[in-house]
Amino acid sequence: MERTYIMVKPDGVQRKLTGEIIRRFENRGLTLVALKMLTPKRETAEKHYAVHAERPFYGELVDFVTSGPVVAMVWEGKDIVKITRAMIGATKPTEALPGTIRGDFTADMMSNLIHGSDAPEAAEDEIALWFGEGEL
Ligand code: IDP
Ligand code: MG
Repeated sequence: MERTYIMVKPDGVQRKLTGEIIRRFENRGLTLVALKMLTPKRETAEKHYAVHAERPFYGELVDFVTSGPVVAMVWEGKDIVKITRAMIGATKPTEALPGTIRGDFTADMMSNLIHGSDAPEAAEDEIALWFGEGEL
């Protein structure tokens, strides 16, 4: 079964939107298979966002995601990556539609509440980065 890595970012935890986000996925019938709260280590955040290392916002992004507790999760189901990405909404605030998590709760390009893997292969790498064998 396909899995994805979902993370409520520090702004989502601070704004008390963790429950809202989990509720949306559970209402959709998706399956939560692992969950933990932690404040990310800088090294983990750098690896997680390594694909963006050359982008001008990379340093600020790593600062942001390590600024406080996050809720790290693994969700499972058929086509889970595409389904959760659709529910999260687009990265660009002007393209994040109402009804999506970002479209309903944020208009900021960086503080956008939630991460979701963008492909099944990326999901497996991210799950291995954030969760130990015994945690799944
Ligand atoms: P995604 O989270 O929708 O997959 P990515 O392009 O992978 O978006 O970017 C990772 C994260 O980096 C975004 O969720 C957002 O927090 C931040 N980000 C992306 N592009 C920008 C930007 O142009 N300015 C500031 N932050 C950005
Ligand atoms: Mg991404």
